[in-house]
Amino acid sequence: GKALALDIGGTKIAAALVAEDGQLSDRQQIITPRGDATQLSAALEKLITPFRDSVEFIAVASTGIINNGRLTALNPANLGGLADFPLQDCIQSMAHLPIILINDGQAAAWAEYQALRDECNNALFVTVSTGVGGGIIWNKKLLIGQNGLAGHIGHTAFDPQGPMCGCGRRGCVESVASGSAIGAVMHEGKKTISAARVFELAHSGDIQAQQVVNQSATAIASMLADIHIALDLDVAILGGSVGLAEGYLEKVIATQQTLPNVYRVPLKLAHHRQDSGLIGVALWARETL
Ligand code: ADP
Ligand code: BMX
Ligand code: ZN
Repeated sequence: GKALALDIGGTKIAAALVAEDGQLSDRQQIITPRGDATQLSAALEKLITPFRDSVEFIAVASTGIINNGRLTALNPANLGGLADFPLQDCIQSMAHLPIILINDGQAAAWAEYQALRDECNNALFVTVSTGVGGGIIWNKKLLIGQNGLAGHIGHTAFDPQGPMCGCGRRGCVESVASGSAIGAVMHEGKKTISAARVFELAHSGDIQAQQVVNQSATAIASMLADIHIALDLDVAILGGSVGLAEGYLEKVIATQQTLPNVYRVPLKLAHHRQDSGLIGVALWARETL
């Protein structure tokens, strides 16, 4: 039977039915209600109710540390200040179905590894999106960790003099490279702008916008070098709306090429583009249920 897959990010929630062969249907997307648990559960209910009688189980990929069915934000700012949410209980009260939950970066890593499984044993998936998330495949296994923490590469250090990260540590990769960070340092009038708008400005020749995008790509390349030298990866895979944006991959690769060869992990774009999280969590749930 089919799965209902949800992918809860800091900016958007995607939902779709996923067949046993991984095919998506009935894909929907809404804006993530931020900072308010009641609004978040109402949004989830709207997505789940139409499908709860026609699916076998529900598979949830979500931003945040996912442990024992709870979402705990490492960086609450990514969810408008929402620090903690009982995700499994919330969904269970809407649908009496088996539910599997993992972190969004972990889920996407699993889908992308399945797409490459003949070519690799050890891989890192990176999403550059509202935050910077990730998932590690080690010896063909997805690392989740005892507490769901594994793969949170957005909170490795990039710049000790950098901005304070929402997680409480200064200069994390996320505080420089994420979509939120890219938008936060640029203004039009008094207002900060979205990362999507910064990319538009960069494409139209705005020097400051280009520098902000380059700093993001530089921080990602530095993180890739650190993880590669620690784990000896076969490949790294880039996703998220910033990661997939036109020209971004090339900028990360250009920074990799300034580093000694040993640090340059091969880097490619996510095969499943925006759907890695949905597909990955559905595949993962089928293996674990
Ligand atoms: P989520 O974090 O919910 O998974 P996304 O992967 O869409 O969502 O990431 C959201 C971030 O990506 C926001 O900062 C947004 O401004 C930025 N973004 C969205 N579209 C684009 C685009 N076409 N180019 C660059 N950045 C984008
Ligand atoms: C943050 C963290 C990660 C998440 C990553 C990407 C929170 C709420 N999230 O580092 O768990 O995987 O962002 O998330 O602390 P996204 O919303 O950008 O997809
Ligand atoms: Zn951090």
